[in-house]
Amino acid sequence: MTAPAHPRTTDDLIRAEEPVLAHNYHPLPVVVARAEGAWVEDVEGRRYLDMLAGYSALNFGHRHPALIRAAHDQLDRLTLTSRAFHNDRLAEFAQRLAALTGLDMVLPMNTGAEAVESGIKLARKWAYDVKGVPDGQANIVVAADNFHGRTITIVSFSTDESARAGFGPFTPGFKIVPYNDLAALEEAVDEHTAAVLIEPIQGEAGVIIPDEGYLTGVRELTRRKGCLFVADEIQSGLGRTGRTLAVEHENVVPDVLLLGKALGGGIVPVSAVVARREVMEVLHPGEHGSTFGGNPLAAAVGTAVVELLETGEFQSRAAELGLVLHEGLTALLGHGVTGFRARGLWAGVDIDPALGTGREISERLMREGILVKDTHGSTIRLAPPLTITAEELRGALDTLAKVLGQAG
Ligand code: IF1
Repeated sequence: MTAPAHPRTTDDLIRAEEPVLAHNYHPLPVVVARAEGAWVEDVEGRRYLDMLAGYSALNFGHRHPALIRAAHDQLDRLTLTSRAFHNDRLAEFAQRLAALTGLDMVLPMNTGAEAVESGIKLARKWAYDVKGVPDGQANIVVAADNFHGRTITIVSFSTDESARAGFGPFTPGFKIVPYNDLAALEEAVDEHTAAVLIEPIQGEAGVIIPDEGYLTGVRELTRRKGCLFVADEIQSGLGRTGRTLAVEHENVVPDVLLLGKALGGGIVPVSAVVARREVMEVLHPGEHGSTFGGNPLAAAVGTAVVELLETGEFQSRAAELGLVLHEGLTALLGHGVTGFRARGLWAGVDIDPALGTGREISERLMREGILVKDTHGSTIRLAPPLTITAEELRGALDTLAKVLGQAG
C-alpha cells in the first residue's frame, strides 16, 4: 500500500497527529513549518512573532547564523563518539562554559531534567563523601511551586498535582518549603541536608521573582549550615533576565549551577551541571554517564552559544529591551492586566480572568500573529528571543492591548 501523501494544511496535519501522537500536550492550533529570528511561519505561510521562544530555549532566535554555521561545520566532521573516547570539541566547551559562569568544572548532559537529576546525584554523593552524612540519609530542600522537569524523582518533589498524579511511588529524601521564605529554609535545613535546590526566578509558577536579598540569604544560609546551593538556571539563565545568570542580580555564586534550554541554541539538546571543583570531584569513572552527554555536535553548538554570551551583547539587549517590556506592561495595568512580574525579557502577566483564560487569550493573540503560552489560570508568559527588536516588541505589546481591549 503506498503511503498516503503527507497532508500539508494546518487542519490536516493536526488531524493526522491525533491517532498516532501521545496527547501529553494541548498545543495552540498552529503548525509551524519554518522560522528565522523572532518569526515563525505556519504551513499556510502565515507569520507569527514568537513570544515564547521555546520556553527560553531560543534566546538567540530561530536559526541564529553563527549557531547554524557551527552545527553545519560539525555535522560535516563528527557528530558522536560516546564518552568512551575523547573528542576534539569538549575541552573548549567545558573551559569556556566554566569561565562564563565563574565555576570550575562541567558535567555535560542533554536535557534540563537530566541536568537536574545529575545535580541531585552529585549533591547527595557530596553529602556522603565530603560532608559525612550517613549513607542513604541525605535530604534536599526544594521550594513549593517549583518546576525542575518531568522525571519520577523530579515530580516526587513537585507541588503540582497534575505533574504527579498517577506516577507514584515517588522518590524520598526531599523537603518542601515556601519559596522566598528564608525563615522556613532556616527551619528545614538540618545536619543531613545535602543541598537547597531552587530556581532563582520560578518560571512555570508564573515568573515569580523573590524579594531582593532572598538569593543572598540562601547563599549565606547554605554556607553557614554546610550544604550546597544548587541554582536551576535552565530557564532563567543565559541572558534571559538581562544578566548571564539570574543569580547575578544579587551577585551570588551558587555551588552548583544547572543549565539547559538555550545552551543548545535551539538546535540540539544541550544541558550541563557546572560546579565548584570540590563538589564535581566526588564523581569517579563509571559512577555517572550518558550516551549523548558531551557529544561533539552538542559541544560545538554549546561553544558557539557561550561565544555569543561572552560578548555581553545579549545580556545588554535583554536588560535594555526589558525596560520597553516593563513600560508596556505597566501601561496595561487596569486595562486587562491585573499584575505582572518582569525581569529582562521575561514576564509573567496576570490577565483579568473576566477577559478569559490564559489559553483563550493565547488563542486570540495567535489569531493576531503573536505566539505566547499560558502558564496557570489567566497568567501568560512572555519570553521572546533576545534578538527581538524594540519595534517588534512594541508591536507585540500593542497587539496584546488590542486583544485585551476587544475581550472586554
Ligand atoms: C514541558 C514548563 C517551562 C525548567 C526548569 C528544568 C526544566 C525546565 C526551570 C527541565 C523545563 C520546560 C518543560 C516543558 C515546558 C517548559 C516549562 F512549562 F514545563 F514548566 F519552561 F516553564 N528546570 N521547562 O523550566 O528541562 O527536561 O524540559 O529540558 O515539560 O512541557 P527539560
